[in-house]
Amino acid sequence: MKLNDFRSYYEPLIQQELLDQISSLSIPDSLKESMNYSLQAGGKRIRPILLLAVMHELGHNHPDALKVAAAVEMIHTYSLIHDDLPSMDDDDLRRGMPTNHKVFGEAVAILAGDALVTYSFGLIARLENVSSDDKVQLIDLMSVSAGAEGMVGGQILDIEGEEKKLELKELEQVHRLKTGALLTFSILAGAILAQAKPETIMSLTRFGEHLGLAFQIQDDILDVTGTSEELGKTAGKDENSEKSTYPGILTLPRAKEKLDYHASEALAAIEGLDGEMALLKELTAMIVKRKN
Ligand code: GRG
Repeated sequence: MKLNDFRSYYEPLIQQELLDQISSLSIPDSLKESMNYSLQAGGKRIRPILLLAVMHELGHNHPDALKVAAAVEMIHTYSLIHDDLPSMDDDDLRRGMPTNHKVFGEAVAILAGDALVTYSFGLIARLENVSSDDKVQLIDLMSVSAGAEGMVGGQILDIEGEEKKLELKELEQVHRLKTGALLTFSILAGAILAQAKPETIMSLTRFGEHLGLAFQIQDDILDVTGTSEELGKTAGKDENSEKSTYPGILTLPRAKEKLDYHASEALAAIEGLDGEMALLKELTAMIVKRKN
């Protein structure tokens, strides 16, 4: 199956799963509206699509896959709501729309993020068609990937890194944690649900790590070349910008070489796996070529 067809099929299902999960809750309207506002604000759904694509390539269907995909998207959405807050990036716009706190106020936005992250763990705990062992493994891995040892840890390194010029190794560590950890979790969650062999999980971990870095380098390149969704905030910054980025540390041409390196290492990691892995190859190409 081609990636476009796969995405066209699954994106409405992911959307519906997210809507169903939140609409079934008996919670204050303001919180529900704020959670739904950011969940339905039209992100690329890369993490859920990665999870579902891994399952497809491993030849596995799972009745709870969409729920785990929704849980990952909820974690991602919480991170964006909190990242936009005045105490963090202080952004007015996200995906071309007013940020959550601009619409609902800071307190509601913080609580909507808190509610999304806590709900996502419960969603996995309540899966009906996954063994208790696999649920514990998913919850453990998600907590490491999203928490202090993963995305939250990366966010604090990123904030602290704004005070100084980072070395390439330090910048890589920020992005491994801040962006890469949750992308890799999405891939591994698909592999766990598909009952993948340990060798397959190892190859997919390597795939995820390189894909995460490629994703972030392209994000930095888009900021410099002026086509990023963050246009107006960081886009068009020159190579001497104060925030450490790949083009800033390496120059733009060498950042592009680094992007190609991580994309080809990602592809090499899945080369020996059974099955064509066509969707994962197309996703890698999409991440390298994306314009937002
Ligand atoms: C607040 C704990 C906490 C973490 C925030 C993910 C993150 C950490 C911040 C987002 C800031 C940012 C622009 C990071 C660069 C890469 C990235 C994760 C971009 C956003 O992800 P996409 O492109 O977003 O998948 P969409 O809008 O498509 O869902």
